Amino acid sequence: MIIRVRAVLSLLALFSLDVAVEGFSIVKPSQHLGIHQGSLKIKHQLNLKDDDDDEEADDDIDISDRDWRAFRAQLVMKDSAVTDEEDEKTSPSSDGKSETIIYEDDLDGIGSLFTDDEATPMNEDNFTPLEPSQWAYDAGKLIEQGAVILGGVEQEFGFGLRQQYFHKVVCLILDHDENFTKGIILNRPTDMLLLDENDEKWRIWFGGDVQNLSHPMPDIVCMHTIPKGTDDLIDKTSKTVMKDIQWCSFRDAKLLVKKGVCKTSDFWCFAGYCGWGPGQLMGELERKSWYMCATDSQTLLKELQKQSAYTDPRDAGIDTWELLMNMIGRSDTAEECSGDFEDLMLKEWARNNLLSVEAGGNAGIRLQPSDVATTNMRLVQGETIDDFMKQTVSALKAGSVGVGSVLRASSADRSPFLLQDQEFHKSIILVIAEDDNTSVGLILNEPSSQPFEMELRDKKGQSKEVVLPVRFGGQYSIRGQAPLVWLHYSEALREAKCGSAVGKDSGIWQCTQADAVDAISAGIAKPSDFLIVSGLSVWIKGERGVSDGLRGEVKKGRFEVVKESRIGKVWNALQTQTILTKMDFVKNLSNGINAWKAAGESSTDEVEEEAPISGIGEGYDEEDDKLVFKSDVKVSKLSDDALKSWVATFLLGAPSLGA
Ligand SMILES: *[C@@H]1O[C@H](CO)[C@@H](O)[C@H](O)[C@H]1NC(C)=O
Ligand SMILES: *[C@@H]1O[C@H](CO)[C@@H](O)[C@H](O)[C@H]1NC(C)=O
Ligand SMILES: *[C@@H]1O[C@H](CO)[C@@H](O)[C@H](O)[C@H]1NC(C)=O
Ligand SMILES: CC(=O)N[C@H]1CO[C@H](CO)[C@@H](O)[C@@H]1O
Repeated sequence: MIIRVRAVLSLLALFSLDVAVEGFSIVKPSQHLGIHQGSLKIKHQLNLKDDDDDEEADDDIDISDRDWRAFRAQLVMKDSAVTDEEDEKTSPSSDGKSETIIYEDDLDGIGSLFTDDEATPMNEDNFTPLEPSQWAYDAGKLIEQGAVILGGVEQEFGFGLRQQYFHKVVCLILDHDENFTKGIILNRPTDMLLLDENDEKWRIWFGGDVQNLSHPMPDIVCMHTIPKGTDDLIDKTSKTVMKDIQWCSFRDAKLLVKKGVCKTSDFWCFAGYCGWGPGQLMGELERKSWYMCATDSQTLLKELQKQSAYTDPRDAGIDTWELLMNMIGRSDTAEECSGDFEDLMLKEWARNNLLSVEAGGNAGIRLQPSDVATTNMRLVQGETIDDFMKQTVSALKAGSVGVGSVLRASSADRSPFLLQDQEFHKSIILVIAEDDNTSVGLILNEPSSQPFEMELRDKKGQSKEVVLPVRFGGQYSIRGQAPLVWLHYSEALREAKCGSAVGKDSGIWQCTQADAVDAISAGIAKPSDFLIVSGLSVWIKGERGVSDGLRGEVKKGRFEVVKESRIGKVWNALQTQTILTKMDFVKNLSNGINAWKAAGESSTDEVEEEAPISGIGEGYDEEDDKLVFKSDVKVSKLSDDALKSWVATFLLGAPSLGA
């Protein structure tokens, strides 16, 4: 009956590799649907070279004791300067004329060499001095120790959906050679203190994703400003990044404190770092993932002090990024994207990863709340009992999860799939396989842009073209099996023994394409009675039940079990979905969400009063945990937006439609 099948797995491309589940061989995508994903390569071992030659000998001028980078900044900024009377920063010169300077304390004496009569004023597009001694310029593609990487905001696929910590990052390069670049993030303070074995407390910052605090061997860089020469031990342990900024290992920092050379408060401790392999950072600079910036140490130190003193971790240091963007002449770019989707996602990431449990976050236990300045932190103790009860109920329900179970993603305001795996937000999952090591499910309510076209011939020989949407079932596929799974939920088809039941009780059956065609031509079913799914979702179980597959997901409240009595309703809602197109995908998406709603307890999720939407921030209430920090966007709305962005990016290949 079927004449032709034109089903193209475009973005749903599925790759090779092996997880065995009940005889299936499951294929794992080598890259997230083939789209450039993230930037950082993990490197666990660092070879720190010992090179102390910070001074780049510049011919005849002795600048060995000065900040040669400031010196170069002066040259660079003068090169790119453009006359603009209004923007001139002037100071009287000895002969009474006004002349432009880029003032640099450390250049007393030699600065005059570079202020000649023809000096043109600095270009405001390039440089906005805050204080005479502060400077920054766009360093193009010059990667070197002491340079600062600023998160780019012009790439088509930004950091909204994953690795949110790179969004608007300010990252200081500590080390750079042909094989490896190591940087630490300067603008992600936490409100947490680390207690060492000597009962000393250290304020911790998030330095990057590699070897972070959850790694068995965390890498902690301890930055300080104690000059060399102060103490032998300082000289021995510390490495200079740029003028006035040094760093040592956590071990050495502890030693320095133990010996009484300094206090823990003399250090900024960055746990984790960012690493780039050979050529990687350069490639990313070429793709505009970052802006390279050179700036002076005082600017960085001032920002670090400010963040230590009063920045709330949920602010995620965005203002420091904005300051540097302004200083390198990119204030327009910075302004355009202020408060956008990526900003909100970053703030939620920060709440989850930088804010302590005491303060309503998720990042661990703060040791001594009073030690750390935080603003209006909310305590959540009152919610603990509720949470406990919920967990108990979930655990009981999880026991019954097995093949044939229908699950729906958590209805919590703060979706567990906000920051990653957004495809599961408001998803409906059918469990199709389960063993000791793996759970396998199909997402049922995410139509793809892929049509399934078939030509049917009726008894009179009339041919009719039928187009059905193919659902995106997940990122894995079954090796050696037809890539499409056909499902139905119809009394007539069950009676006709079309295929076989998935599990005991769900009423959902699986059949082959041939079964479906036979049933349609026999007049038992309509084409729309079938749901075609491409791809699988897989949950690997951990050793000793560390992660318990889908059952574990239900226990943790990330998924809820859908009552059998609701499956019919869900199925009806699923049948209203059509092929995903760029034009109408928002509407089609909301049909998927309707199916998810039909799966839940009625009414409660309907009575959703709208938040008062006023100007930016006006509707914001510090105490309202349902809103993204310092915004009037509901977290539940942001979660829907994240799903939208995921679908636009991975199923439509059009990230820009998403956010
Ligand atoms: C980079 O790696 C290569 C090959 O391992 C090695 O020969 C070279 O010395 C390394 N370069 C640096 C600067 O470490
Ligand atoms: C921290 O490191 C672990 C691996 O050790 C990684 O799975 C996790 O994503 C990292 N966390 C962040 C926030 O980068
Ligand atoms: C689960 O994994 C273990 C270790 O790899 C293996 O020995 C066992 O046979 C697997 N169980 C099933 C049901 O595949
Ligand atoms: C149910 C629904 O809204 N489906 C829409 C999905 O997108 C297609 C293509 O734009 C529309 O024709 C459907 O109406």
